[in-house]
Parts: sequence; structure tokens; C-alpha cells
Amino acid sequence: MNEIIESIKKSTIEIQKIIAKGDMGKSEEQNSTGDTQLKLDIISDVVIENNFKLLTCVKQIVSEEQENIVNINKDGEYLIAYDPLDGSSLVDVNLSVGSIYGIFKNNFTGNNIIASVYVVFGPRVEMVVCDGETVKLYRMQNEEFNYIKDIKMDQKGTIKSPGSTQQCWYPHHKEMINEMFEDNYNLTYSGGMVPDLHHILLRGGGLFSYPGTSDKSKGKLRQLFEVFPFAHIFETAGGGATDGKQRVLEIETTHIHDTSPCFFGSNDEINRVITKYKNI
Ligand code: FBP
Repeated sequence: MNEIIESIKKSTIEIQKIIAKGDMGKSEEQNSTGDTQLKLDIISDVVIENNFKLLTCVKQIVSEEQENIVNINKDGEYLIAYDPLDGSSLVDVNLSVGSIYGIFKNNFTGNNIIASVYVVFGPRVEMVVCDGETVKLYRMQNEEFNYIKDIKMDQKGTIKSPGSTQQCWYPHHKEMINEMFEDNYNLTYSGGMVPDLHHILLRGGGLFSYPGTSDKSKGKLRQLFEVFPFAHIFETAGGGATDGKQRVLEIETTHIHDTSPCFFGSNDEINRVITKYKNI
């Protein structure tokens, strides 16, 4: 596992240099969910793939930016799903973005995730590593990753980060969001999943939501590349992650690019979602 973390550190150092160069051009390509890929997406993807290809412990990798699973080493032990540069379009307006990694054994399903990592490219570069027992924060300084602290969530938070298009929210969801604002939750939403969830984790709690809506009943965020890794991190940090009906990590994946409604937060907020979505 250490080899994989070292490989992620190497990719992070390279990607930060690429972001700093700032070539925000659109490529001619589209990813499997029809999003026009930025050159940054493709370059970051190539960096990560080339670094993982050097590892004998890796059996397969799959990227949000690619159609299919890539076989690396048939005797490898680990399977890795990753989003090379989530929220990449935000670089253009100088907002924080991130990379997300899920490390699995046997197959790419929620209950087979054994480790997860994300990197925030913001005013500082920070990496969060979850091994299923602890969630550890590291900060990059002079290309070294220094341990800062373990991340633990409180029972209840103060932050509300509501994703997706409000006019397409179902009435029960709109009601829940309004009730949270009446309960003095603070609105924070950058449009970047990684910095928005990092904010909630470091502040000890709150709720990030990207529900199913009238225009996207299955939500927008991808199970393997975005939702499962953060569910693993939030649960290990003492919070939770649900799709409204069940733990996110119990969701059955039928296609590697499946999306899912998702809610990440401290326990009080997750219980609020489950109560609101119970009879829907
Ligand atoms: P990409 O993987 O295509 O970047 O999309 C993911 C994302 O940008 C998340 O980071 C963010 O939470 C969400 O989409 C924002 O979606 P919306 O603009 O619909 O609120």
C-alpha cells in the first residue's frame, strides 16, 4: 500500500506544476459521461496512469476520464479507481480543485474499498489518507508531505453545502434544506466536491448534498471515482454517507461510470437526511 501512496505523492507534485502552468484549453475529447475534457484532465490522467503502471502491486486501474478498466499486472493485489482532477473547470477561476482515489481488493464495489485518498490543490496542497481505521491529513511543503493531524468528526456540524440545480430539487429535499438554514446552518458551496468536503471534514461536521433531481434522478457524482472514496473517509472519521435510503458503500454498482445521489456529513445531519427521505 505504501508504494501506492508514494505514487500518488509523485503524481501530486507533477500535477501541481501542470496546474501552475495553467493551460486551460479545451481538448477535442469527451469523457464517457459526455463532458468535454480539458487538456488539464487528460494530462493529469496520463501522469497518474504512468505512475501506477510502474507498480507491480496494482492489478487494474480505472479513471473517470477513460471509458474502460486498464489491466496493469495480472498478479497485482490492488484495483484503483481515480478522478484525476475533480472540478477542473474551476482552475480557470482560481478556485481549489482535487484528485480522488479509491483503492479496492477483488473488485470495484463499495464494500471492497480498503483505502481512499484525496488531494486538495488550493492555497496549499494537502493530502488526506484513509486506511479504514484512521483519516490522516498531510500538507505538502517543498515536495515533502508532512503529517498534520488525524481528522475526526463531531456528532453535529454547522455547514451546509447543497449541490445540484435548485429548481430541479424535489419538494422534500427543498424542505430539508430550508429547515437547515432556519436552524442556522451556514451556506458554503464552491462547486468543487473536494474542497467542499475537505471544508466539512476539517470543520468537524455539516452536510454536503448532491441529491437525485427531476433532471438527474441518479444524481451526477460517480460512484467509483467520487462517492465511494469520500464515503469511506467520512465513515472512518466518525460521520456517514447515504444516498437517502442506504449507506453509500452498500450501493450495487452495475457499470463503472454509474452515478448516485449522495449525502456526506456528521451523524446528526445524516440522520436528518434518512428521516426526510424515509417515506419517499
Ligand atoms: P467533474 O468531475 O466533471 O469535475 O464534476 C464534478 C463536480 O464538479 C464536483 O466537483 C462538484 O461537486 C459538482 O460537479 C458540481 O456540480 P454542479 O455544478 O451541478 O453543482
